[in-house]
Amino acid sequence: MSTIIELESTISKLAARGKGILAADESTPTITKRFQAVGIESSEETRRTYREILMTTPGCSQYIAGVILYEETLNQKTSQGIPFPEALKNTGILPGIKVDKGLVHLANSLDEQVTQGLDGLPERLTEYKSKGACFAKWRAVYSISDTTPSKLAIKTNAEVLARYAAICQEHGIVPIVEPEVLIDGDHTLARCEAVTEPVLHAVFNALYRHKVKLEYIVLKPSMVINGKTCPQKASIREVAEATIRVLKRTVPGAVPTINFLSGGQTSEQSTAHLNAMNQLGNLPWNLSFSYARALQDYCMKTWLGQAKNIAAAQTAFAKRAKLNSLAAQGKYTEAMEKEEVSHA
Ligand code: 5MM
Repeated sequence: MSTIIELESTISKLAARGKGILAADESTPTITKRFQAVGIESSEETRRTYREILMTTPGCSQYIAGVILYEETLNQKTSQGIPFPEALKNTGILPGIKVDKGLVHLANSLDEQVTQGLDGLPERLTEYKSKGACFAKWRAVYSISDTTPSKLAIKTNAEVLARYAAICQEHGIVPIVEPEVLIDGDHTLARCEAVTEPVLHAVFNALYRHKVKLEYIVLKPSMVINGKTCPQKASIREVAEATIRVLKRTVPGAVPTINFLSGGQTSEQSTAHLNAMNQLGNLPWNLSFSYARALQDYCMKTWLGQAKNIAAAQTAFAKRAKLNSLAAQGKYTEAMEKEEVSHA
């Protein structure tokens, strides 16, 4: 199959209206931190079991088009002995893979970071593809302070994101391009808007210079929102309007789908914001989700590492998946939070 046909086939499934992406690609230190917060031991087996709970939730393929895996999970099997990528494909869900190798200090910056992992990426993509991965993910982060993100951080991360995306497309792998403006800090919504616009502008400028075909990418941005400790909390509508304003100014209509990260918002906020954006209407792209915490929080807290809680944990995950699927179509209401979700 030619790479263009592969890219077309993958993006058409990822951009399906009303479906989103589950980010289950926490690195081992991150999932360990999340497990420890609720008293779950982190071992290769507990991580495998937990990810099997998510991926085998009955009915979730109605809402989830793809799952981003961490390398460990790509190489693991379900309790039936089926490799996870194959198990996902059997239910109509595409397996993806996190390919960045995390954050390192950006030299000559004030505590800013750049994402590493370009060395050896072509070889790793070939291996991941042979194991079933159809798409990839790379995350860059930008922190907001009075002096950051600096021009250096904006330009360097954009360049690296574009190089990653170009390499993926050469291998017939759809790249998720994830520039995350962090929610940490006391900045206002207006400051987040002022930062997010140049960040996205630089990313699309770099994608253009590296000849990345915008028709075959997924953009995974953060929403434009006030910092976590900002005393002025923006309303749902303000977040939706500011986010769409920035996206319309910076993201070409050739991009088929924008799938947000949740970035430390609660599950309910993430759903309500996505819904409000879709209700604004008149959008040139599909607008959906690629959440980790906002999809998983209730599931993990319900499971607690105990077999007797698995069914309830899957119900909790299916509920968030369904509500976000509705939000991706502008059909969610707050009242639905109280309803029981039948999903199978
Ligand atoms: C799953 O978490 C990903 C980061 O992993 P590491 O920091 O462990 O490498 C992250 O990229 C995630 O996919 C996105 O930030 C979306 O997650 P949230 O929780 O923000 O929705």
